[in-house]
Amino acid sequence: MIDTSKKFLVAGAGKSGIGSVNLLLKTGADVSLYDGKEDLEKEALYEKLYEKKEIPLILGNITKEDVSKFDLLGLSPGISVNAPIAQMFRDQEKPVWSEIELAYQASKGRIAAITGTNGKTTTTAMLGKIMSDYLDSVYVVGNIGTPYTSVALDTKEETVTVAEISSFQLETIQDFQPAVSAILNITEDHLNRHHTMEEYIRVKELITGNQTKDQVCVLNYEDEVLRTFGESGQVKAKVVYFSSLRELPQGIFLRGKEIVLRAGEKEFVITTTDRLKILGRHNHENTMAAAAMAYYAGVPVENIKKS
Ligand code: UMA
Repeated sequence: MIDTSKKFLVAGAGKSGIGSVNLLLKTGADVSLYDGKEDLEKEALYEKLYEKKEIPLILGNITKEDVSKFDLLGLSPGISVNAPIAQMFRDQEKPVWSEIELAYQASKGRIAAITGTNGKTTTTAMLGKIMSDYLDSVYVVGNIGTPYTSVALDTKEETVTVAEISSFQLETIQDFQPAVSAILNITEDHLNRHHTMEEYIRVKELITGNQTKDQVCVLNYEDEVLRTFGESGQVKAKVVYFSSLRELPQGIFLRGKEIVLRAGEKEFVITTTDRLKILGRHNHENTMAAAAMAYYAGVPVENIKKS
């Protein structure tokens, strides 16, 4: 729930920030916008806002006094959690939410969320296709290009929102809780922002942090970091592995050309690699992750096969 009695500041006037501002304007909340660019084109910006509302702007420098006027910061992914603006909010013990958290607080239905260093967009697009073939109310959002905030208020109880989530968007989640999550792989990336590999891994793993035992987290068995994580006892959700290199007792894996899903006593052949229009081991893995997520989101196997 968005508490519309609070005063919000959104940081970043890009796609993500504009999505956040518009969501807040539609809920009737009091919102201002910050951007580091002093010479930001104000007219062009107002054109993109809900009802072309000329909300207060803070451009360039921001001070502690400015921050003291707000209750909560909505942070765009391109702005680091260690940037002075975020630090000032934390110093004043005020929440800093990523755009994903803001959208989550305003949305209904279930979320299927995908992260990983590589393959996120492909997997998100595939799962989005499987889900939309099966359900009427499906949104495909996040890092893939459509900000989650831009659809959050349109979601209904029966909606499934398929979200591609980057590490930048996960850093400042609070309650965000996908019904089904996936971490595809973790290799060195964005270390200029996260500094250490440990921190990057910690942030990626946040995607399952709020999940409970009746929810599902899909992990790559062939990624040592993720296998260790899955076996560590830290994941509260049911862990479902995928593997492109071996048969698994449970989960989804490649057997010759077949993509096989084993769930409890049941075994299904979802498809064969020569029927896929995308090539290579990574894409087999993306397909397996998307199929497993769809299965655990309740899509019948026959429908997954068709999609
Ligand atoms: N800004 C500041 N201070 C800073 C940095 C940026 O004020 O320190 C301002 C800029 O002046 C600019 C605005 O912030 O006006 C840009 O915000 P942004 O960088 O968060 O970019 P958006 O246009 O809002 O796009 C973001 C994602 N960008 C990043 O994560 C960097 C998009 O992912 C995403 O599609 C979009 O939200 C919708 O959700 C892009 C991306 O490159 C594709 N992602 C990375 C990746 O895929 O590896 C993580």
